[in-house]
This record gives sequence, structure tokens and C-alpha cells, in this order.
Amino acid sequence: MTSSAHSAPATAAGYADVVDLETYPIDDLDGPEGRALVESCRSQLEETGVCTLPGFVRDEAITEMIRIAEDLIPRAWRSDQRHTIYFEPVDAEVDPGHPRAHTVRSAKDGIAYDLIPADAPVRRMYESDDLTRFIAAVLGKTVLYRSADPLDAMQITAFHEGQELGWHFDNSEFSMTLMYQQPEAGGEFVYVPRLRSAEEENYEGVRRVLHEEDTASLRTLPSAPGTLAFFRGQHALHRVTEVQGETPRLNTVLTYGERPDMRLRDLTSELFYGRRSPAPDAR
Ligand SMILES: O=C(O)CCC(=O)C(=O)O
Ligand SMILES: [Fe+2]
Repeated sequence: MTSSAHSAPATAAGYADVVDLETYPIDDLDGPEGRALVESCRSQLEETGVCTLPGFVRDEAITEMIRIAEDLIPRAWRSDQRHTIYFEPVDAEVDPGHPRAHTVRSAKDGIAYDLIPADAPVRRMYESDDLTRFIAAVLGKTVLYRSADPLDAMQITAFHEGQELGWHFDNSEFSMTLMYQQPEAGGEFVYVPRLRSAEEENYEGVRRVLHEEDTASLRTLPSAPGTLAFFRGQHALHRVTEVQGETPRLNTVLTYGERPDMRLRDLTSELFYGRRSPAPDAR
């Protein structure tokens, strides 16, 4: 369905050692079990805005990804900055307690796609058209493309002790995450389902969450290593709490879009990876 200059050609066999295809037959979506899988993900997503698939990636592949991540951590880009929950500049027109004036801290180590070896298990899975087709089917989309960004399409994030991701709404409609390793404490993915909608920003509800006046609406996403999660982050406020202890939280965000040429803006790229993506014609 999709291909791009930096992707290896995908074959069905290319990731069979990575995904538990008995439980999650993404290589046979038209078969009865494949159809049931898509149906069950769609209804989970519909009801809660989240769908988690525990054990989607096999233990051996997870162990290998942790080894690869640890090897690459010295080359990761460390970012630590404040931003608004909308990733827009602070609104100078509103009063300081308003969500549009509120800033949060995000601090993480980003390992860019172009550093991840071509034969890394999860890279082979990401670059298979079967996975892209499965995600499109769950989301009810007729076309879906892997991101064309050579740094951001599939990255690994490490959160070490003291690092965190502040409250935010995603710019993209949904994201796919895959957990490799959880820390000893903290590093929890906390979210508030449907806090805003396309029609209603619900600033008062958002303000109450940011100022800890509303804690009853908070949910924590269970994500043991190997769990693939679908998350609609555009309308659900979410964060990753500060990591405690020596073991880093390691995961991957898989990026997709409805256009084949999706790339980060230079500023975002500099922020998260410390460099700009090479121009398409330079690759
Ligand atoms: O690391 C996670 O679990 C979520 C990351 C996230 O929310 C994001 O990258 O926007
Ligand atoms: Fe997010």
C-alpha cells in the first residue's frame, strides 16, 4: 500500500518472528479471525478512545529492541523544554490560569528512525504493509500511509529518571505506541478521555485537570512490554508521569498519516532530534 525511499521492501514473512500472528492475525485480515480482531479493536476504540493489544510483539523481539535502544542511547537527542498543552505559543490575551497560558515540561531522549538498524524487529514490523493495512482497517480509513519523515516515522523514546512528558493534546488524530520496558516507578501514561471535542474546547474542564481540581476523570493506560496501543490523542488530554529509578522507560511511537508525504516541520525536528530531516531530494 505504501512505500517510501527509505523503507525496505516489505514481505509478509519479514516480520513473522516479531508479531504473535496466532493471536493477532494481521497477515489474514479477510479471514474470520482477522475480521474479528479488527471488529474488537474498533469497538474498544469507539467505547474508550483507546485500544490495547497485550503481547502483540513477541518477548524475544522486545528483548532485542531493548538491546538496540540501549546501544543507541548515547546517540539520542536529549530535549527538556516547556510548552503549552496545545503546542502553541502562550496566549498573552488570557489570564494566567487559563489553559492557553498554562505551560508544562517535557524532557526525554529521542532516538531517530535513521539510527535504528534496518533489520531491527520492530522496524521490520513497522515497514510491513500488513501492519499499515491493519491500522487503517481498525480506524476505518481507506488509505493510510506511514510517515515519510526519516527521523520521526518510527523512533524510540527513552525516559530516564526525572524525565517526563507534560500534559498535552496531540496534533495528530491518533497515535500507535509500543512499550518495551517500564521503569521501576512513575512513567505512567495518564489520560482523560474525551476532554474536548472538535466542537467544544471545554477550557473549564481542561483547567480543572491541569490545576488538579479534577482527579476523578484521570485514567491510566495499562501497557506491559509488548503491548501495542491505539490512542486518539487529539481530544484526550494525556501525559507521561515523571520516571523514578534507574531503569529507563523505553517505547516507540509509530507514525501514520492520510497523506504520503507527511514530515515534521524543521522547528519540531530540531527540538526532538537536534537536527533537520534531510530534504527528500537529498536522500
Ligand atoms: O510515550 C507515550 O506513551 C506517549 C507519547 C505521547 O503522548 C506523544 O508522543 O505524543
Ligand atoms: Fe501525545
